[in-house]
Amino acid sequence: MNDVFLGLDSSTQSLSAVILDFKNKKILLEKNLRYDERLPHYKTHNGIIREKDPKVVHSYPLMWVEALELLFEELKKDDVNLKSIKAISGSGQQHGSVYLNSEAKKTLSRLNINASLVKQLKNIFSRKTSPVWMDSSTNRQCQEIREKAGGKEAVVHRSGSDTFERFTGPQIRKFYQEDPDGYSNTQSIELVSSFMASVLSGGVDSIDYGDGAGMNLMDIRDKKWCPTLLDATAPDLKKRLPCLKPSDTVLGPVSNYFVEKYGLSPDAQVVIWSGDNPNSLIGLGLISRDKAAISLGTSDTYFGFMSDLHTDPRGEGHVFGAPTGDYMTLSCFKNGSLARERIKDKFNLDWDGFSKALSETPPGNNKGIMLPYFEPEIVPLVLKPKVYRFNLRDDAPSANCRAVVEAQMLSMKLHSKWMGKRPEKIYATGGASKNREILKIMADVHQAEVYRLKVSNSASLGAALRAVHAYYKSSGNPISWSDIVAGFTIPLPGSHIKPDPAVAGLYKKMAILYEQYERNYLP
Ligand code: XUL
Repeated sequence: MNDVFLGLDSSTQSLSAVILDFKNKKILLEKNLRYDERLPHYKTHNGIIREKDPKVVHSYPLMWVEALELLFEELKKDDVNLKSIKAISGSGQQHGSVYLNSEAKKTLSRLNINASLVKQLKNIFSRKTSPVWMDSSTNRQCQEIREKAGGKEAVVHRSGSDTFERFTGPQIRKFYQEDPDGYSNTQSIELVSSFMASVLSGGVDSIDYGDGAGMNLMDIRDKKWCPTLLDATAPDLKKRLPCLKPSDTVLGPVSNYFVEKYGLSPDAQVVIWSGDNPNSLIGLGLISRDKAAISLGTSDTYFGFMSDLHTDPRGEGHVFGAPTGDYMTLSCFKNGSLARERIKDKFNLDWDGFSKALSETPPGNNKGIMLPYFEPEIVPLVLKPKVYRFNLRDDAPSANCRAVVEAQMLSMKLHSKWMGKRPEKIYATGGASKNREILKIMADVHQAEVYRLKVSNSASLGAALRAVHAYYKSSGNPISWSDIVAGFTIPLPGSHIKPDPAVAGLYKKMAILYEQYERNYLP
């Protein structure tokens, strides 16, 4: 008998899906729809829209909805047995916010299969666009909230993170200040994750502890909305926020729209969605402290599991809720793929050429170092993009390729110290994890064994596995997390890369130098 679950991932650039058969430990389908290609009428570039001010980065919630419809249309066309799906969960790019008006609740609960989702949902927004995690335009609001809520230490202690430009609270404050009428017409403020779950379940829903922790609004300890932070952010905010719920909450059966139009079972359950990073934690099988993960995506993230809560005293990193009910640590580096790509394009290389450049340059890059802020950076905070080069000519292709990757790895190593014991194993995920030369530098700089996993989208796999966990728990047959991830999170054969102990000393010295450059040159 099949035991089928669906995991979705509404990410910055695409919507992905993983369908798995849990009992047989099999991935049945992986699918990815890129917004730029499949929904070109929104005119996004890499899934986002920019305004004149490069710090403002938004996207269209309606585009995410249209992608959801397109995905189900294609699954139906591909003859996927949608009726066999027992539960669905999902993952959303973190921090982005969706602003709904008073029509939303009613409209979502009465979807009609004779019209498209886009047609029916286009008027439910009190703000047409959503600020997403790449937005860094709220520095003033971050300072205001931090001050009102008792300073950086107090904010980190309460919410698990300092105020960050991309976090939802500062974004809400900016909206309230710049468009007070829009704010007062807003009945509900959702995260990408809770919004997409609302569409699937047909009701305005709840935010899980994992994604809720990325808002600067939730108390990381008691997992309730924090009155001090709410007051510091915007008036009457609590009534606009959904409830906070554990990550294994079953929201209820899927909306009738998807049953009648696409043939899902009326018994298919929607499990609360979470952020992409909490989902990836599960999709990579990080349910204990010995491993860490590095995701090489649009941004690079360094994250791991944490059982006892402690926060970053420098306020650079974050603590989110882990889907297991524990915690996770995360630091986000915005100049990930973006920076690698800028160097690749500057020298007219393709990715093979980029890899070749890495393989023909020595570890340590003959002391050539780059601080690679092509975009404003999150960690360390750099609001004005600038690329610094030391002992490095800007017309040297190979040395620049190595410099950007070594910089990224050194920065991750330095800025993840607060997370505690160094991991012995790192699981690499995200698009660029296919590049072995990048992973070799990762292994050498971190002096850790590096592995890749079979399923490339750890966020949608994690969502599907969370759906399994919640489904069985709610039906009275709970399954342990280690049994949930077993069989799905095995390293890809041949993907293991060992660190070279001979370069450990060199990278240790280089990290000290890199830290000095950061300290001396960054404003
Ligand atoms: C994490 C973060 C990014 C987004 C990407 O804090 O901002 O990793 O979640 O989707």
